[in-house]
Amino acid sequence: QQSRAQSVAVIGAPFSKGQKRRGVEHGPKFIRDAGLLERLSNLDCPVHDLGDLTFHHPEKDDTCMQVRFPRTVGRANELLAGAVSSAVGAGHTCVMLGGDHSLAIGSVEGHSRQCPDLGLIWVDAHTDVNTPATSPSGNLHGQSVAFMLKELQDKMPDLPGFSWMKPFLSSRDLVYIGLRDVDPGEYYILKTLGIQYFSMRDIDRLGIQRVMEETLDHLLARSQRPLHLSFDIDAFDPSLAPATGTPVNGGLTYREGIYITEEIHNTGLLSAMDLVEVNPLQGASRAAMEATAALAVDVIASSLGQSRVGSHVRVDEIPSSK
Ligand code: 6HN
Ligand code: MN
Ligand code: MN
Ligand code: MN
Repeated sequence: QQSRAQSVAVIGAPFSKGQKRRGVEHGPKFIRDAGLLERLSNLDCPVHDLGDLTFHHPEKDDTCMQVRFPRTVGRANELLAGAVSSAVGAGHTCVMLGGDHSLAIGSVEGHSRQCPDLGLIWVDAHTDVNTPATSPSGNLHGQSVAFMLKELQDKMPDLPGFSWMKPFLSSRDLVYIGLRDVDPGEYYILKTLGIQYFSMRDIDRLGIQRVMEETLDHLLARSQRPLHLSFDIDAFDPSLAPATGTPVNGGLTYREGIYITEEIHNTGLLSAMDLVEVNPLQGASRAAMEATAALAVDVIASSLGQSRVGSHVRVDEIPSSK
């Protein structure tokens, strides 16, 4: 199925307080410098670059119930949620460039204000579903999904910075792809809530084609609905995406990653996406850093319709030699 040419809005979110390593706030700049806008201009849809958000960091933000920078992360996500909601409300497919993965809280919440029935596809080495009580690190980028899930509402403390939001997603509206580093508390949540997931082992067993068929079937079999793709670059193997904060061996190949995004594009239902955790300061070399940013551009372009055969710029005849 070919999707209609929908306009795209790009929002940069230079933010890093959901984790401890510096550098991930430069993600939007590096993804843009790798040629994102130029690549999207080759697709058959208008692209609006809405620039980068400006986040204000409160002076004092003490750790609360083990959680680091709750006010800073909460307020940043409140701002982002408003921006994503406006972009989707204006009819654009919204592309959020992170920043760390705590930004998915605001991105998915803002999207859900416009599309309360959305389905979420989370491509990541990690499940990011720790609660403050199960988190081994206190980092909010490992807890984003816990803030969204209605089923975890009574396990979540009232943290400063988060009073603007309530859980809005049911566990059946979520599918994970690419998992290979899941904490004990997260695994318990995955199993008790019966969340659909495809680990790297599942991809090895089933193949990526079956995995995508089952993913889309799980989310779309009952009815067509808008999709949100939250893509953590660390889903890829570290040999392809070295410039990221929490790399884990044994990740997606280039072709598996692109197949995932092609299949999502082909539904015609992608309504917003995140590309997060590109950290240029984590690359061992300039080449490593540029390869990671170029990969991020490929993921975004492919999600929005760039295909491996048959580009969206149409040629109607073979130019004559005369
Ligand atoms: N990410 N599970 C670990 C934690 O600290 O909760 C790692 C989380 C990584 C988060 O990659 O977006
Ligand atoms: Mn993540
Ligand atoms: Mn991750
Ligand atoms: Mn298309």
